[in-house]
Amino acid sequence: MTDPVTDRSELAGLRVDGDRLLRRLDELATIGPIDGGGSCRLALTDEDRDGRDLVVAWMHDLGLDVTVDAIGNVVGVRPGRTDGSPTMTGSHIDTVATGGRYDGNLGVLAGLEVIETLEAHGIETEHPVAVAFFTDEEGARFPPDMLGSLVYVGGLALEEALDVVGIDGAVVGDELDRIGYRGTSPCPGPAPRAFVELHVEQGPVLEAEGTTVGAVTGVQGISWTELSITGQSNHAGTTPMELRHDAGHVAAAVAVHARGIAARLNERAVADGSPDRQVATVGRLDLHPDLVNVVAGSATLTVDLRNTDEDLLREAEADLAAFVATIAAEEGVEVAERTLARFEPVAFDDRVVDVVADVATRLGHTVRRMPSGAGHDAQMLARVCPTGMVFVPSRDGISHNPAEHTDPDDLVAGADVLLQAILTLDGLTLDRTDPNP
Ligand code: HGY
Ligand code: MN
Ligand code: MN
Repeated sequence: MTDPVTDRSELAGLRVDGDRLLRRLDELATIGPIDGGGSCRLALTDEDRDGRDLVVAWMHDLGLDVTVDAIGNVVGVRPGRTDGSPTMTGSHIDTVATGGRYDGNLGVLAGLEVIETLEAHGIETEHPVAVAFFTDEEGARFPPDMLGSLVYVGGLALEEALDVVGIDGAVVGDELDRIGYRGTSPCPGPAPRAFVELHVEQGPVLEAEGTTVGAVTGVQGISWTELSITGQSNHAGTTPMELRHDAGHVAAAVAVHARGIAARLNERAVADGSPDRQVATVGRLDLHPDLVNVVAGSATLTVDLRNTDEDLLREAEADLAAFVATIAAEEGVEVAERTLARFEPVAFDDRVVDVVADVATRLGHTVRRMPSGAGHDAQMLARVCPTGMVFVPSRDGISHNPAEHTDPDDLVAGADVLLQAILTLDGLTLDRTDPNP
């Protein structure tokens, strides 16, 4: 251990050990590896368990006080001069099936790196510092996304979350038991005094502008709907078109219409000079019996709608619902709708956003303020404490794809901004004001 760093000017010069961070990212990526250098660690699978075990071992190696709560969220705390709520950082280590190695993982491992840097320099912070990974941030296996952090902040009852059934029929509570991560710490968890998350942007903005750091101002609204369509399977050759009740046709028409909703809203937004953009995605589409010569008797699809503006998101949802009702009547099929996730847009705390922007500038990085297109655990922590995020660029804006990549220098720059943001927040008095009234 080097001589303890005490005065604030020396603290300002502190930087992470970038090689150590990069080594940990590479080591975690060896768990659930997929072609192209990415990861598949769907929530609560064996791969997720193995990733959890590795990160928990690193937390213990750092001497952190590690707790696992009843939904499997894991928090490691390093004590400060005073007791009380920690300044928390973290993210998730579960991935989508075609995940990259940085989505979520960077935020957790950079948090570990921040703590190891504090430890290595003998720095005693005023407040405890915590690093967390939250269960099932992706929501790809068990919807909604951000399930663990939502329970952590009291946005979803624990019992309801434990009963969630996944796309493979597994149940959250059973899977937590199976992998040994149904902990004993109570949910909701204790609110941190502040939360700041480092994450790759997963979009094209920073790279396109040649900017290194994003000071994230908030997260757009998210609406996930599952549509279960029941028509009538029939012979593809003998059934006249006017006699069909083709679930496959309705599913495909909904997918095309969803795209049209985004096009229409965005055309209007551009004409109005509005920055709000609509996105629409049909990510899952299953037909039954899924055979070349059978009119599909049933179909299940998901529609992911997002917008930074809540009123526009509601307009998109209403448009979709109206279209579904119309085409279901025309085709003579039944459609059951199930909401898988619904989160309004979230604004982060200006004080934390300012800290991120100021620190990035002080460290000599280019920075811009921006909303997040992706959902993040930070949007849930924003319900209970002053919260912000740090973005670093994604090459070609690609994510949820093994080709996801961020230059090592940018990864390390993000971790340095996280370190200095946490030290800055440690010195602030942060009463709880609510940016999301
Ligand atoms: O869906 C999302 O935006 C996040 O990746 N869970
Ligand atoms: Mn993520
Ligand atoms: Mn993701």
